[in-house]
Amino acid sequence: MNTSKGRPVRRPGHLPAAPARALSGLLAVGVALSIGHAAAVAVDTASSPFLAVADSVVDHAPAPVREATIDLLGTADKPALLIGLSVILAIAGVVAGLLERPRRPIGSVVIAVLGLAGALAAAARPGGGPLWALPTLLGAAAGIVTLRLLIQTLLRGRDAKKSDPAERATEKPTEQPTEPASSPGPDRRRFLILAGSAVAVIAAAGATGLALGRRAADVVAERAGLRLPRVLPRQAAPAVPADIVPNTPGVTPFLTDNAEFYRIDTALRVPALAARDWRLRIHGMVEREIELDWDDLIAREAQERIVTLTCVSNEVGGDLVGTAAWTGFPIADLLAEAGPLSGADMLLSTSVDGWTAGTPIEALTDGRDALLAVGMNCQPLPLDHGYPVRQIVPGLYGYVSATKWVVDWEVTRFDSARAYWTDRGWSEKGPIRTASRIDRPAPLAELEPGLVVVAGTAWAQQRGIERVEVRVDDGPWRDARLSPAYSLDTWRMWSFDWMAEPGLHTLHVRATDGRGEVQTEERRPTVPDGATGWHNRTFRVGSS
Ligand SMILES: Nc1nc2c(c(=O)[nH]1)N[C@H]1C(S)=C(S)[C@@H](COP(=O)(O)O)O[C@H]1N2
Ligand SMILES: [Mo]
Repeated sequence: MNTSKGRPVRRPGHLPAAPARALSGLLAVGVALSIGHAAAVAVDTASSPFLAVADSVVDHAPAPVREATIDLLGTADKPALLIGLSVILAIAGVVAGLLERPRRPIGSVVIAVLGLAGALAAAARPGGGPLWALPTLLGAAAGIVTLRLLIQTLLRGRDAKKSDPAERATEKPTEQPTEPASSPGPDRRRFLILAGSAVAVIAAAGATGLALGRRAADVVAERAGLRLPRVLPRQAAPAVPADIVPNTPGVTPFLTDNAEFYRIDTALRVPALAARDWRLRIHGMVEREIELDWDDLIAREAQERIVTLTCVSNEVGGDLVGTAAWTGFPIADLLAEAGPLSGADMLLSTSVDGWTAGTPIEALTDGRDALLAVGMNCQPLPLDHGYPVRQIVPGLYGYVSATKWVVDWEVTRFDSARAYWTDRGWSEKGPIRTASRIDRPAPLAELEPGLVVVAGTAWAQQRGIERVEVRVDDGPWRDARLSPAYSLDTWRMWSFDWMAEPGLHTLHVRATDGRGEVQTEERRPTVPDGATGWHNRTFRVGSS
């Protein structure tokens, strides 16, 4: 390369080194986000630009996209979203830095447009308002100031040198295409000081974020010391028989550990709601408005009930289902205290972060074990699962019933209110469909010929499971062995003795509910009211 030979050392209009400009843009976006995030503490943590945008991405993702991300990433969908958003913002920052000119502030316009979009997103959050736009606007303004200052410093560095004949003279003999930002001098120092200050601003705002994290830590500490209400023997869940699962290794346990329990919600940050701050307001079409706090709630007679919870997004054979012993209080009794007016047919429940579910009042008052739950498997609800108070309604998918971090009950009508997911293409009512699943052997397991114990589970909450059948390849349906039924509201385990012959075999399973209805073969997607179809698994049986 001899292009440097005879190349003009100083090209008029040549902009400062690209890396320095890119860095300026990155720092500007960093300052914008961190100032916005810190300012949000004064308004509402959820009004932070980053979180508000991420939250509204979650809320505005159409149902198929939600399904696709759950399929693809499982419950890693939230970190993935935050990382993706950070990458996009970092790129936007670099672009803004590269485009910014003192006379044509294109980079500033980029940040302004992003800021405006973020401000609108924040203002439109549930529970938000015009005030929620403020942190983002403030952040965007700080970001623009940062960008302009940095870019002007870089350019002044160049102009200063250009007008300095002495420096030009010393540069010429070297024949190095010196970039101004990389040559030491007062302006480079000024740039570094400015950049350093921007980093300091970002760090200070980060510390504010940590303070918010501390609030979550307080709730974790409160939970660790929380005493669950005592359950009187007559209100305890019936004992689980020892033979509730088939006596063979590797079967799915009847009760799901809290740590293993699937988690589905729209919350990017798990709400940190302390029991001492918890209130439930019951209002709308009621004779008496009621407001309950934690002590009011736990002064009542607690019950324990074992219930299988299922997500409408569960695919055929999927694992968005689990069973726990829930400690709580009958929802019907609390509703009765408020006295629903005739004509009301929906309980619209709202979580502390603005998520809503619309539950048929019928399902809450027909005698089933619909609970306002505070305990899960003898522990306070984990934060992820709705601490301190959530709903559990047997027989209904979670999206229409299982509100976590619940703080508000509005008694209303299906023809006058809509809930979070029914606004997004899911059906209004969500009774759980009959489902059955093969759990062992593992998918694509290599098996030896001879006896193979196949095992799995089946559920049809509120109807119960009366029969499970297994079909090997195109053979006849044969009855599986059913473990005892615990209740209509819990899954039922089954096993099947298969004399495996060498070759590749596909096993299908289907269940019949307590009303004699056989699970349908028809494959339907999860949207709008739950997947249907028979689960199958294929195994290779060796010939040895
Ligand atoms: N506040 C709140 N509650 C919620 C949700 C939510 O997004 N936000 N998701 C519901 C859905 S779709 C399901 S399936 C269940 C899952 O409960 P889990 O996470 O404890 O398993 O919670 C329900 N309760
Ligand atoms: Mo769900």
